[in-house]
Amino acid sequence: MRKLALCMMIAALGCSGDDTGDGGTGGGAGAAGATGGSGGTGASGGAGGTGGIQVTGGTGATGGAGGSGDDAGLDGGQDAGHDAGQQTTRCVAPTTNASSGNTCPAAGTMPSIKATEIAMGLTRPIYVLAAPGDATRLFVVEREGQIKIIDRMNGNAVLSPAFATVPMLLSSGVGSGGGEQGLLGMAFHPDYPTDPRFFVHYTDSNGDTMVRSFEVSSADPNLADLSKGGPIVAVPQPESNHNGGTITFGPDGCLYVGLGDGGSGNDPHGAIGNGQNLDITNAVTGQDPRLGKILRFDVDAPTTGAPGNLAGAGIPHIWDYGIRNPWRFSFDRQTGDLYIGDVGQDAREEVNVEAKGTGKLNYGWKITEGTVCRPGGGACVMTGLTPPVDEYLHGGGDDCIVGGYVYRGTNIPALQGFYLFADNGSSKNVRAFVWDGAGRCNDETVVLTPQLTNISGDITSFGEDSSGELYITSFGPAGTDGRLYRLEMD
Ligand SMILES: [Ca+2]
Ligand SMILES: [Ca+2]
Repeated sequence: MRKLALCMMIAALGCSGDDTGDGGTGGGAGAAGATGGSGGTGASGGAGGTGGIQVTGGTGATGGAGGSGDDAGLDGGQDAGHDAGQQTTRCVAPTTNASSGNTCPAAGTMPSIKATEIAMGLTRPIYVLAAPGDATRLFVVEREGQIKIIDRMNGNAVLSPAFATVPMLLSSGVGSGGGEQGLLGMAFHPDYPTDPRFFVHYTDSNGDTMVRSFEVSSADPNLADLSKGGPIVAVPQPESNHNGGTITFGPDGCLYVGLGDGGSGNDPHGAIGNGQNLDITNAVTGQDPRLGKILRFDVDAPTTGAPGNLAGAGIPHIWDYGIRNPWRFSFDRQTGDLYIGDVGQDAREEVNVEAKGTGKLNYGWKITEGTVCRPGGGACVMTGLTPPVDEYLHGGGDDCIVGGYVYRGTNIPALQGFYLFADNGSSKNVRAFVWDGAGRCNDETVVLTPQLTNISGDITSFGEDSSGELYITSFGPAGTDGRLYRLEMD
C-alpha cells in the first residue's frame, strides 16, 4: 500500500506508490531531448548528436498565420508561422532502423565511474538538458517552476536571474502542492536557435496537465520570453499523482509527451483503467483516453495529430499505451530507439524499449505489472501486450525507477551503447544494460562500481549535454539544496 515512503520523503516524482485520494504523490513521465544536434547553425560549439531529426528541407512548409502567437486557446494556435521561412525540421511519419547497432558487451567489462558535482543550491531539480548544439550551457528544471542556466564557460555558475520562472507568468500558475506536481519536463525545438521555441510540461493550479511552448528571448539567449508561444495540449487530471513529466523530440521531428495513468493507485478509473482506455467516448465516465499513454505531436499542428500515430483511437495523438507512469523516457540519440522507464505499483519496476519508429504498442498496464499479470488487472490475457525488456523487483529501497539514457558520449568509452538508469528509492546505484535489438543482453543487476555514494539526496533524473555526456540531478541533503552531477570515469 504505502510503500511509497522513501519516494515521498523526498517529495519525489513519479514513484510508485498509491495515493488514494489524499492528494499525494504520483508519477510522471518524462523524456528528454534525445535528438541530436541540429548541426550547424549558430552559436556555441558542440556538435550535436548524430541521431537524426529528419530534415525535410522545406522552407516554411507549414507557414501559416503566425506572428507572435500569444497564448491562443487550446483550439488553435501554436505560433505556427513564426520563422516559417527558416524552419527545417518537420514532424513526419516515422521510419525504422534495420538494427539497433548494439552488440553485447563482454562479461566483466563494466567500468568504474564517479559522479562529479557540477552545481549545488538548486531547488528540487528534476531534469537537466542542453539546447541543441550548445556546449556552453546546461538548463536545470526545478519542480517549483524555475529553469536555471548553468554557465559551463564560467565555472558552471548558476546564472541569475533564472532563465524562466514559469509560475509568475502563467495566468493559471503552476500547481506544486503534490510531490509529483509542478514543472516536470522541458525540451528545446530541434531547430534551436533558428527556431526559438522551447516546450514545458507542468501541472497547473488545478492540478491538470499542460504542455505548451515559450520562446527564448530574441534579445538575450539567457532569458525566456514567456509572452510568446502557445499551447500544445491540456489534459484534465483526476488525481494529483501519476502525471508523467517527460517531453522530448523524437528522431521524426515530433514531440513525445509521457502521461501517467492519472493517479491514485492501481489505475482505478473506469472499468479497465486509464492505461488500457482507447475510447474517447469514455469521456462520459470522466476518463480521458490520453492518460496512461505516450502521446506524439506535430508542434506546428498540435490539434491534428502526427502522421503514424495510432489510428482509430478517437484522438489523433496516441503513440503507445498501457503505461502506468513514465517519469523519464528518452531516445537513443544515435539510433532513435525509444527507452521508457515505467514506474511500477507494488512489486516491479520496468524498462520498455522499442525500435525506432515502432509505436502503437500496448505495454500492459494495468493488466500486467512488469512481466506478470496482477490482481485487479482484469482477465490475465497477455496476447497483444509488449513485455518490458528489463524489470527488477522492489526491495532494498528500490521502488521507483528513474529512466535514463543510452550513453553516446566519449568520456566513458566502455559505456558506449549502454542504457543507464537508476531508482529514486535506493538512489546510489546506476544500473546499465545493452539492448541489441532483440532483447537485453546483459544483467542489469551489475551495478556500476563504485556505488555513487557521493550523490547527496535521491536521484531524480538523468540528462544529456550536447555531446551526449550524462548528468544526474538530485534533491540534495535537505530535499531543497539540489545538486547536479556529471558521470565520469573514476
Ligand atoms: Ca494525476
Ligand atoms: Ca508494462
